[in-house]
Amino acid sequence: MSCRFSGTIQSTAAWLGLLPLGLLLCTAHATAATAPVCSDGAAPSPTMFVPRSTPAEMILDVSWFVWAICSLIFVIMASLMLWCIIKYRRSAGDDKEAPQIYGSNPIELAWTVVPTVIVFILFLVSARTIFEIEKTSAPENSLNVTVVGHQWWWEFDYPEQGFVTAGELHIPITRNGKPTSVYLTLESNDVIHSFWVPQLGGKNDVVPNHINHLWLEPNMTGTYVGQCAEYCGTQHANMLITVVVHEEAEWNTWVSNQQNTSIASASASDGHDLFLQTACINCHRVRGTPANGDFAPDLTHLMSRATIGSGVVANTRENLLAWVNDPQDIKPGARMPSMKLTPQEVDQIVDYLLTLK
Ligand code: HEC
Ligand SMILES: [Cu+2]
Repeated sequence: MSCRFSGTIQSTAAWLGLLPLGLLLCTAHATAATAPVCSDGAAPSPTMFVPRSTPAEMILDVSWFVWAICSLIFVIMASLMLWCIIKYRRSAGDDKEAPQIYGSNPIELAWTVVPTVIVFILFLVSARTIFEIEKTSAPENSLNVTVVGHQWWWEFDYPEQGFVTAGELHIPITRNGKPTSVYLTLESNDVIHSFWVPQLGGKNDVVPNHINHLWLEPNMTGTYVGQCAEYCGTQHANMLITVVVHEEAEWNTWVSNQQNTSIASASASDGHDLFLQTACINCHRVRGTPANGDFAPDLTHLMSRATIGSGVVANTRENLLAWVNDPQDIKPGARMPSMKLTPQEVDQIVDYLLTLK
């Protein structure tokens, strides 16, 4: 079974509450995920069973605890039922009615008090974890990033570093040599979305005119995947999240590159001029040029991303040509129209886009 496949089945099994199946597949998957193929810490598909961050570990711990209690109850109840069915089955020639018993205070008390206590314990454990995970103020030494949900892409705003990017969130594993956490401020530009990267943390709604927070504390480098988890329109399923957890030095390099403004490249000056004369600039920003739209992804460092359209296709020349020609071919419904450019114009603009490193 491939990693991806088992991840999906296993999460589905877990969601359906199929405990034994979930457990079985999970063990198989955890082994697969720690095998060399997945050695950078990331599972190839979103799974909460291979946590790589403190809050994700806390969530998994609570899940195991709940499942352990529930399966214990299941085993006890099923065994008692089986025992009763077999022991008290009707034997041949016995057609007397069994003795009828009404009202027993000790028994009724037991089956009221015991479940109440169990529910109370589950409530306390879950509530404690929820409060821990939904930190309302930034932990010390944390990196602050504002996440803005848009139909159908993610904007990542680094206020302290002074730049904005899209689709892919890059975070360090340490800062100044100390383990760091990431404090996300979740906002929406339009409808309700939900931010969820199962290996790194909890799931939290991204609501218009409301601010939510989420806290991540990665403990292994790698590229983690997630997606919008609240139906938000046609392209909801293509609103993917990539989180890259870097070593500190690598992250610093990435940050200083993002902080640079665009330098017009002489080699693509036709495309540069055309881009600036087209409506592209009303929606997109390229820092250092007159393009200052804020409706759509910031393109200043477009080529530093592995994908475009929040994960819908790889960021290659071919896909950029197809996208600029007509985004609706790739992401039907996307909030970017075809600009009806000639093939030559598309070519020139893409040559320019390729210089936005
Ligand atoms: C009406 C606003 C609008 C105009 C005009 C527009 N775009 Fe876009 N563009 C968008 C939106 C919205 C997205 C994000 C779509 C999504 O992922 O769902 C986008 C995405 C992109 C992307 C992918 C970026 C990424 O990181 O995912 C590129 C490249 C791009 N546009 C280039 C262009 C070019 C070049 C032009 C001009 C020829 C242009 N756009 C005109 C709204 C616009
Ligand atoms: Cu969404």
